[in-house]
Amino acid sequence: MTKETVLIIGANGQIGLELAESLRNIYGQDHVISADLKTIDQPGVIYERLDVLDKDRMYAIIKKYNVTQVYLLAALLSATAEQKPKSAWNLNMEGLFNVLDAAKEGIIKKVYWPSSIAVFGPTTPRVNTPQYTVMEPNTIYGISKQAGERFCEYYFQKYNVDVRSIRYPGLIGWKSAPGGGTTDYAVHIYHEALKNKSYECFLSEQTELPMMYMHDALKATISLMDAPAEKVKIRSSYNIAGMSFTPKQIAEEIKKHIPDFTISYKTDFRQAIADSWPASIDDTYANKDWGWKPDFDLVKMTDDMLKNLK
Ligand code: VAH
Repeated sequence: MTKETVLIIGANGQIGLELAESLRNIYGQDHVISADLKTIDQPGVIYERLDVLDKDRMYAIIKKYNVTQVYLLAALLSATAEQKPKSAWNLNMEGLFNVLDAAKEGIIKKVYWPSSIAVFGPTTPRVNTPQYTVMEPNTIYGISKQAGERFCEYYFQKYNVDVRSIRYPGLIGWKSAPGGGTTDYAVHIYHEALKNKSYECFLSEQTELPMMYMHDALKATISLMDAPAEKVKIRSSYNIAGMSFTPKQIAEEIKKHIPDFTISYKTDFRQAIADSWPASIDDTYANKDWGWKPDFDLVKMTDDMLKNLK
């Protein structure tokens, strides 16, 4: 049986850096290729420069390493996408088509593509948002993720492409920096709490959003990719939930560790994005189909984040 070789496109991003490390621990460092616009000099890491819009270069890398699986993480996130709509649509969609077509042509066997709770919009029920519901996203990022989900399911149904996807909540971790997201305040707040004992939040204090510790996001991603194909009954994208909290609640949790920490609020354009998203997610299908459940809540995450950032 051919040894699995994984190509991670967008390997320098918030998820990519940590996912690459986890996948190297599983497949071995010679069977995980990190690819991004820029390479990083990391001992033991095979790096290739790649713009996912350069299909020929992507095919050349797949051929060079006998890649069997592609994790496509390259995208412009919600806040950046609102500022660069055309580039965001082009990267988020054409990048996905390039990878789905490689699978359709049998050049790779399996694809992972991240969706987001951003696929839901202001008319979606906000509390315990179900897997199947009204989805009228009103952000470029959310529209691209909704369209991407439709194409993932289409390529599975029409061409039998084994593509798997998760609707990530806001992700929080200490090993890699987020970029261009609306939920990124929940990462910056920990750094600022340790550095300045204060943080000015760009979302209002009552803005409740679905969030997840990176440990759990990686666990969900790898569990879904490892699941037998017949258990992956949803080929658009799975809801998964970790926790939900407001800026006020995460600040209160940080204060238990740093009593004189203070938070202030100065909302910007990202408030409207956050207001269009759910407050909490129902992940019954992920639990039923492939046994998903999170390990971290806000208390455990805050303890782990501050311990590792110190
Ligand atoms: C963003 N972190 O803020 C991403 C994520 C649910 C949010 O998709 O755009």
